[in-house]
Amino acid sequence: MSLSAVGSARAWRAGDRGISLESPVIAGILNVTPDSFSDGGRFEEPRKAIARGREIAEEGAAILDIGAESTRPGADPVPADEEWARLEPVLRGLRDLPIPISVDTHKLEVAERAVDAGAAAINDVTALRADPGLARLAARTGVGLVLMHMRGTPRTMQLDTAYGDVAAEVRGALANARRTALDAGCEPDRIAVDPGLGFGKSLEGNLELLARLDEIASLGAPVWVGPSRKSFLGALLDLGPAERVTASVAACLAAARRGADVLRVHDVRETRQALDVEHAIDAGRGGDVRDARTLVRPRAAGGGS
Ligand code: HH2
Repeated sequence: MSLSAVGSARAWRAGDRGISLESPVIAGILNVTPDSFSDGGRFEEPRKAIARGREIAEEGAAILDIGAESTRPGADPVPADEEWARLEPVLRGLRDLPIPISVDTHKLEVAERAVDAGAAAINDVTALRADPGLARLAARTGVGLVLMHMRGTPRTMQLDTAYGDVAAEVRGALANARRTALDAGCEPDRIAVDPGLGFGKSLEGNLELLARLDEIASLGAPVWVGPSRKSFLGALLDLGPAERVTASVAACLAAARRGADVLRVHDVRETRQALDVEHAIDAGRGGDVRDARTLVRPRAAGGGS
């Protein structure tokens, strides 16, 4: 299937931004934590985090996803005040970014402050299980909402990774979470779903979810997916987190071909290049394109409008 044929003429709305999903876009990851599994400790200092946020936009991301609490397997929860203290200076420093910012939090208190500070979307890895109040906040303010599937909590999620039919179960749980958001008054084109790769899934389960992503996409909601540098890729190829870039890009392309709209990645530049090549190949089909370089989207324009 061609990348641009998937989800054509659709958009994900987040606050006053409309992100075209005519072809897949990138959400660049910025973790302002001491302990994230891949970039923990690198961007704890607000000045460094702000510089990386700007770089992510320049490298071609359409969304910047900022997280201040690690959700890696076994991670301990962080109090709301501490999470907000990590986020606030970075959000304030990136207020003028040309692309919308989503904040990766499941705490209502943190989400409310983030929206006040200009965040356009909330990325909730608990899909409203931690606090259904997030749906009411999104409905009231019009921010975008990402509902991600996770079994249990980061502390417990890898204890039981057996499913009867992983894609069907994840799809069902996401459909229910989406229904909760709609019942709270969220508009359908502001609610995205995410199968939650690595969150309570085995290696085989993660691969199965990627292979059957079209079933998640059949929900009709924009689909986020986050294979970036995750341990299932490390287990598959016996690689450490920093060595998983090529594997991550390959997983992103596979996901995009099966209906992913938003690829949540650490390696923005590399993923953008892969998507650009795939897009040029698809768009150049038929031979009526004179200069294929015109098919590559300019950087830093962002996907927002
Ligand atoms: N993965 C992580 C965190 N948030 N959100 C969505 N929507 N989808 C994901 O797959 C996802 C997510 C975990 O990755 P990362 O943020 O790099 O690590 P950590 O949780 O250790 O900060």
